[in-house]
Amino acid sequence: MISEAEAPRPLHRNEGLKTQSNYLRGTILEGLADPITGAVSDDDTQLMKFHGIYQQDDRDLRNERRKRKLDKAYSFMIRVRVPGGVSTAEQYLAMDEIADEYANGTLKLTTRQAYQLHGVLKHNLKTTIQDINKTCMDTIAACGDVNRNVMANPNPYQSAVHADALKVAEDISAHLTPRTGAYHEIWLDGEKIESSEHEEEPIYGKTYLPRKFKIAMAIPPSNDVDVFAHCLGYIAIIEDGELVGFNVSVGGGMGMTHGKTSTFPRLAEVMGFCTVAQAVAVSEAVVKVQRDHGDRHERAHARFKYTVDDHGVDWIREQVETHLDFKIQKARPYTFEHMGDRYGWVEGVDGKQHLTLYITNGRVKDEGALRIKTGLRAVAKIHKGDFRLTANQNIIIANVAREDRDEIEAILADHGMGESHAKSGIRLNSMACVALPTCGLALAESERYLPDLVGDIEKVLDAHGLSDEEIVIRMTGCPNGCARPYNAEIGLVGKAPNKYNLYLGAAFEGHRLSKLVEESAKPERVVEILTPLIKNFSELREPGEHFGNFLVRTGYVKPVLVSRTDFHD
Ligand code: SRM
Ligand code: SF4
Repeated sequence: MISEAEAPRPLHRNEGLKTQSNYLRGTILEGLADPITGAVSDDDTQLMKFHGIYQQDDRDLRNERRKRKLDKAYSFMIRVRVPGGVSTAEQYLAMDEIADEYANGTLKLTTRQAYQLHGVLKHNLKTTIQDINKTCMDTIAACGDVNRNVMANPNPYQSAVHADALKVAEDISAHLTPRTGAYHEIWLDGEKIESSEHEEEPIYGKTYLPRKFKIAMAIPPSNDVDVFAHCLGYIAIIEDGELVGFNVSVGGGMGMTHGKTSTFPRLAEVMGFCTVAQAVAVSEAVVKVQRDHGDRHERAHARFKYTVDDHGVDWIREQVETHLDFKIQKARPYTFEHMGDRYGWVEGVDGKQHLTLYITNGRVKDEGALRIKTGLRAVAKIHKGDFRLTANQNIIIANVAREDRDEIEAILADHGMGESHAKSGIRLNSMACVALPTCGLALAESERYLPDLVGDIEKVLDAHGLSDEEIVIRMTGCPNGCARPYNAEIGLVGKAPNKYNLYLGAAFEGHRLSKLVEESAKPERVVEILTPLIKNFSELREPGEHFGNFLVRTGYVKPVLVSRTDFHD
C-alpha cells in the first residue's frame, strides 16, 4: 500500500476541466442556448473566463431575492483586451454604445488598461461579443489561465521610444494569444472544428497554464504600470535616446488569502537583460517555464510568483535559457521615480497634444453635473487621435492636433470635466477595485466607498498643509489585490463589511510592499491611525521624502524586503 506521503498529489479539478474542454469549448454553446436559466454551468463558468467573460450576480439584490425565493439576478461581466491600453476613437465610441445597449450603461477602465462591461444578460452575450469584435477588439484571454492583457506605458508623448516599446508589448500580446478556434466558433459563428486532434496550442498545450499570467512593460522613470506587481515585467532600457532592450523581472503578484500565511503578495525581481529583438522569445520561454513547473495541484500556490519564490531567480533564468538560443544578459541600470499618472495637457515630441484625465476609480458614468460618459462620447465623435487607458484607471485623450485642443476643452468643460485633475495629491493617486455589487468575491465595499474615505483623509492632510502631497492610496474589497493595494503607501484590504486591513509603508516608486498595521479597522479607526502619522510626516520629513518611505525610515513600519518572511511576520 502507498502511504499518504508517497501518494501522488491530485491535480486541481480545473486541470481536468481544461484537458477535457476540447480547447476551451466545454458545453458553452449548449449553455448559451438553454432558455430556462440566465446562468451557465459551473464548469462553463470556469471556461468562459478564458473567453473574457465572468458570470456574476447583483449582490445588492441577493438578500431581497433570496427572501422572495427568486434565483440570483445573474448577468455577465465582459473584459475587453486593450494591449498597452491604446484604442482608437471609433473603438471608444463603440464601447460606449455597447455599454448602453447591452450592459449597465457604464464602462469600467480597469487597473490593467482594459475596458469592462457589467450586467450583460446571457441572451445578449453573443451579440455583445460580436459587436466588440467588429471594432477589432476582442475578449479572448482577457481572463483565464493564460497570459492576460499586456500592459505598457500608454504615454505617447515623452519620446519616440514609447512607440517602439508599445510595439514590442503588442507583439508579445499577439504571440501569447491562445490559438484555439473555440472563441471564433462560439462567439463569432466561425466554422466548427469537430475534433481537437486538428488543433494545437503550441505555447500552452492542452492544459494551458496552472493559473493566470500577467505581463507589464514600464518605461523609466515612470513605473505607472506597477511593473514589479506582475508575473513578468519588461523595464525599457534607453541608451543615447534609443530603446536597446529591457531588464526582465519575474515573480510579482498581489493576491493572497486572509489568514493563510503561505499566500502572500510578492514583488518581481530583475532576472537580467534582453534586447528588443529577443523580448518576444523571452516571454514565450518564461511562459513555458511556468507551464512546466507551476503548481497544478493547489491553485492558491499556482501563480508564477510562487514558482519563482520556491526555486529562486537563478534557477528560473537557467530554465528560461533552456528554451532560448541566447543567454539572458546582466541587468542594466535604470531609475523609477513614481507609479501614478501625470495629469493635464502635455505636448509630445511630434508636437501632438495629450490630455490625461482623472476618472474616479475608472468608472465612466454620468452623475449629476459630472457627465463623464456623455462628455467622453462627445469628444470621441470629433477626436481624430486615440484614447489610451492607463494602469491607474484613468484615460488619455491622445494625439490631438494643436488646433483641436480648444474644442476638446470646451466639450469637457460643458460636461463638468473642465478641471478633472484639480484634486488633492492623494485623490489623484487613489485607486479602488470594483468590489460590490458585481464582484462575487468582495468582502467589503471598495469603488463605492474609497472616494468618501479619501475625503476624510484629505481633511487631515489639509490641516497640515499637505493637500498637494502625492500619496498613493489603494483599496480593494478582498485580499485578491485587484487595485494592487499592498504596493500602495496606504493600502486598505476588505476583511468584512466596513472593515479593512490597513497596510502602510510601500515605496512611492513601486519597489517595496506595505506592511500590515492593523487588522479589521473601521474607516474611522483608519483615519485615527493616520492622523498623527500625517502630522509627524509634515513636521519631520526630509526634503522630497514620500510618506511610505518616511514611515519606514522613522521605524513606524518594518520594511518588507523578502515577502515570504517579512510580509506576515
Ligand atoms: Fe482581479 C479576480 C476585477 C486586476 C488579482 N478580479 C477578479 C474578479 C474577476 C472576481 C472573480 O474572480 O469573480 C473581479 C471582477 C470584479 C468585477 O465585478 O468586475 C476582478 N481585477 C479586477 C479589475 C476589474 C479591478 C479594477 O477595478 O480595475 C481588474 C481587471 C484587470 C484587467 O483588465 O485584466 C483586476 N486582479 C487585478 C490585479 C491587478 C493587476 O493585475 O495589476 C490583481 C493583482 C495582481 C495579481 O494578479 O496578482 C488581481 N483578481 C485577482 C485575483 C487574485 C489572484 C491571485 O493570485 O490570488 C482574483 C481571484 C482569482 O484569480 O482567483 C481576481
Ligand atoms: Fe473583487 Fe477582491 Fe478583486 Fe476587489 S480585489 S475586484 S473585491 S476580487
